[in-house]
Amino acid sequence: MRTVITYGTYDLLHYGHIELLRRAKEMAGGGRLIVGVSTDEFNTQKGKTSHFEYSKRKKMVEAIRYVDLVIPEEDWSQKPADIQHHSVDLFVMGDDWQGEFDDLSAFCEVAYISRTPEISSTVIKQAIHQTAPKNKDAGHE
Ligand code: C2G
Repeated sequence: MRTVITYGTYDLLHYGHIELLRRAKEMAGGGRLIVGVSTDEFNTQKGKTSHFEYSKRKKMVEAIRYVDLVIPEEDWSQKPADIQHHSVDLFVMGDDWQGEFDDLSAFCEVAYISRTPEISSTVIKQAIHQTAPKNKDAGHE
């Protein structure tokens, strides 16, 4: 029974996010998965804007069967305190972050797992933009 933690914006939730969370939960071996969801303010620090505000992104991630607890991610430096406060055994991130959080191995195991290729919030935004009807009244469907 282990506690696993991961962090992210989780905007425009998609199957790449779900697969990451499914595998992170699996690595808990029957234990629990904590997700630090980036607040809107922290997204600004990350240079990201999200379509959905924090409260909505939190609600959606909380609804995922693999997730046991959602906490706010407010800055880059909170991870060691989170790991200690929640007695985390394993920190997991997608491998687009490979090596970026190796310093956390002072506090818990660190693992990077492969991203799901071809899908991202950006791809979804582009797809919606391309298929959106050109008719000016379309917004009132
Ligand atoms: N992810 C994935 N496959 C995708 C897209 C995302 O596995 N096709 C993973 C990412 O690797 C990450 C998680 O889903 O582990 C959340 O991705 P984002 O919401 O894009 O999070 P990010 O902006 O990378 O923020 O402190 C860490 C940061 O908050 C991470």
